[in-house]
Amino acid sequence: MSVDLSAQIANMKVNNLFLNASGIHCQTEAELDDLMQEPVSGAMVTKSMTPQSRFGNPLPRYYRLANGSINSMGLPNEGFDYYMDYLKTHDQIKPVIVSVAGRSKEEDLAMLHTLQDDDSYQGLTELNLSCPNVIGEPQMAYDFPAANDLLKEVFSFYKKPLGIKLPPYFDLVHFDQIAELLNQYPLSHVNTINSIGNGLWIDVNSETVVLKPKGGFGGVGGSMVLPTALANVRGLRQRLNPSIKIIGTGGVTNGRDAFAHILCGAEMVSIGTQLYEEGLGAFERVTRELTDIMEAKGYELLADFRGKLKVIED
Ligand code: RRO
Repeated sequence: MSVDLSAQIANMKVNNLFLNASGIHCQTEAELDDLMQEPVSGAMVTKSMTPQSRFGNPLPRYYRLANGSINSMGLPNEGFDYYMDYLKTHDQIKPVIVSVAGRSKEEDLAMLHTLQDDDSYQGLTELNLSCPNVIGEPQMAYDFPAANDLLKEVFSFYKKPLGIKLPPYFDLVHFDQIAELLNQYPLSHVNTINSIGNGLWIDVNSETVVLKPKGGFGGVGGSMVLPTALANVRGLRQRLNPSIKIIGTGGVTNGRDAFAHILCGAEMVSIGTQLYEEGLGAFERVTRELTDIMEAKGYELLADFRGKLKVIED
């Protein structure tokens, strides 16, 4: 039996549902080239970009944990023009999602205006409203009125496919509120979850934090965030308009984790910490594991089980 892992978000059709999580192996031209040439993943996303290049936060700013990672990168990136030039000068063997993360509403609007006005750009854009690590700046998607103001202004002029990257929510009332807000807008997708913001890890021997920025506070990712990621994919899939697709991100280390994301309703699945730790070969391995599970269960298409999670009835 052959298994079909194709998926679609707006005008972006892919023959494999996996992509990198933004921030992983996608900052420089060389890294983007590696992702472009990687033979298995269906799409790729850039590092979140700001209008000007940024070094980001001081080092150390990433730390491997026993079952995940903590980071406080601080939005290091090469700047908006660098990524636009990259897209114009490199063959796109696979679709590239442009991730934008202005440090203010004005910066977001400026980048989106440029994308809207650039006829050569027809791809998918993702507005990152959830970076936890820029010093002094809150995660906009936790401020519902501010997020609503921004989206209202964005969709007054932005007509190309646009999704947003969300932070994790932890209360069902917040799922209700963010879904009601997002359902007002013609979003192509939501990508959930970003890292769980402002965790803290400590080296007990030295009695010291492991990250330099923000007194050691940073975003938590990797397998320990899988339950939170699954809850957010499931909770939002149950509440969002069907036209708003979901990219499931968070805690995927193997085919079973990806299968679980799809059962919760993910159209595509991205891999973050595991990709960083294992390298790009993770795409081939996780794809093979997912394919094996589907074959064993007799599923040919992702749609055969996407969103079909069972609950325990009385
Ligand atoms: O660069 C970062 O510190 C970062 C970003 Br923009 C983000 O969205 N999520 C994250 O965990 N780190």
